[in-house]
Amino acid sequence: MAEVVADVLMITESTIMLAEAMSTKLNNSELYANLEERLSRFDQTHLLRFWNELSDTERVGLAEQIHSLDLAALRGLTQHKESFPLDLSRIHIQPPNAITLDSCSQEAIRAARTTGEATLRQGKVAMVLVAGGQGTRLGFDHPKGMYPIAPISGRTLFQIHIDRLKALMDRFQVSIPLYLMTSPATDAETRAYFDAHHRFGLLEEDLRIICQGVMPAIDRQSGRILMESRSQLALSPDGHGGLLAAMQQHGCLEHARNRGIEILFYGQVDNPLLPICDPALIGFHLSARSEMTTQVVRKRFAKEKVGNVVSIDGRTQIIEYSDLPDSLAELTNPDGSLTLWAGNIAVHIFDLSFVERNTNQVDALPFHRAIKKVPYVDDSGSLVQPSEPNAIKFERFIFDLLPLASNAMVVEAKAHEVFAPVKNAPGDPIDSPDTARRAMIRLHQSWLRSAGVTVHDETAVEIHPGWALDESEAVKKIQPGISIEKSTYFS
Ligand code: UD2
Repeated sequence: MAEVVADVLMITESTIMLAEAMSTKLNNSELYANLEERLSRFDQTHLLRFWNELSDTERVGLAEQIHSLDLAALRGLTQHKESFPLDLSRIHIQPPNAITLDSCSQEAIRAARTTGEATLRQGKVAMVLVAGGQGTRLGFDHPKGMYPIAPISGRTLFQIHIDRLKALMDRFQVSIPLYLMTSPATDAETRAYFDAHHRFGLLEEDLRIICQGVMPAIDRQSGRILMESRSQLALSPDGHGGLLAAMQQHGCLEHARNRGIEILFYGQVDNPLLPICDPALIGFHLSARSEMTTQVVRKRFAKEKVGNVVSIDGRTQIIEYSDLPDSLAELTNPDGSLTLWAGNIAVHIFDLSFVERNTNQVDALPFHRAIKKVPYVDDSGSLVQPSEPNAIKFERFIFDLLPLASNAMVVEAKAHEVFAPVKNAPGDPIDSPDTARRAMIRLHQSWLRSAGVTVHDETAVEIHPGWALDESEAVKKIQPGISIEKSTYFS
């Protein structure tokens, strides 16, 4: 306890000193001594080894980064054995209790949809979109949300989600606030993009862009914090689980509470089929009095790169694809289907009260460790591009809230209706812009065909949600019996 108190006092005192140093001539020796004292307690004084070469601005920047770190928590993370991956050999993993497509009647779906629509009309729903990840695998060096994906209009991922949200607001005559989380890697460009497009028509009070926190990367051998330059730590986004702290810090939980929001609908920017604020899913969530509901699809194959929604000792949770041994991923039922069939597509519904409760528990979400290649400066100050994974990155996953939720619900959806992620570069056979565009075209072709329209597989169609939000609206809109001979954008 004494150490913690000392730590807090140290931070307070140094923050004041930092402020003074920033406002007056830098007191080098004092600031250096203060930093060195703090770092030496955690064997991280190497972060100051370039101090004498740094300008005053660089020194204050480095000091700010060092003071933003919870060095005690970081030491805890690097010292004790990680709690992930779980030692799965000793626990019994089962498929989750779920509302599955073949077990759910049409009237149950209609009842759930009615409940969800009423809740939307009452203005109790807000949308959360996470867009902090860098599009590394995609080979796109802007925020992924800015990627033009729509097959005919070329609308970007951000635009597709906003258009859908606006169509929902029109249908239910309600404002649905959007909390959009970025990371330091995507924040500035994302804000500029939304400013340039006047928030795609969203009112200012309906869009909050918040930047998530960061965690330092550490050397996997020594535990030392890596530096990406002589004056900058190697920092990376703290995972989409950083949403809790980010919403808290940016006043979003209070903002939502003050607007009468009761549930948050959560999705990832990289899925153009994201079923934003799906009324039926909201209805199932409410009817079960669940604190967290997650939508799943049947995995296409055992080692598909999606989280596995499972039940362990009666608690629903998600084991990331990278943490699930092949032997468990490949388990099959007598009919040959996958035993662990439920794929996490990162579509969740949270009770706002559940998020508030867990945001106040600092360690509600554990840190996952990922072994990655992270460029760093060596003792000579030269930047090294490692050929092998050299670092440990720490990320929190939002889906680790699932086992903490009472009445956690798992609801199956048809993958071709709700899931077409854009992960990999064009040309990749899985989860690429090409596969996503094909999925969007196929879905909209099926809407038109259910209205009696003839459209060939190779004829591209795209339906703007302002024209029709779903199949039933498209059926009402389109003239039956027509044939679509060329690529057509319904907007
Ligand atoms: C994620 C899920 C996986 C499955 C898949 C579906 C995790 C760990 N795995 O895999 O189970 O649901 O998606 O497509 O979530 N993001 C942030 N901040 C961060 C990190 C990620 O906003 O610090 C966002 C990112 O912009 C992206 C989403 O979260 O939209 C997924 O991130 P990812 O690419 O790290 O996870 P992925 O695609 O490997």
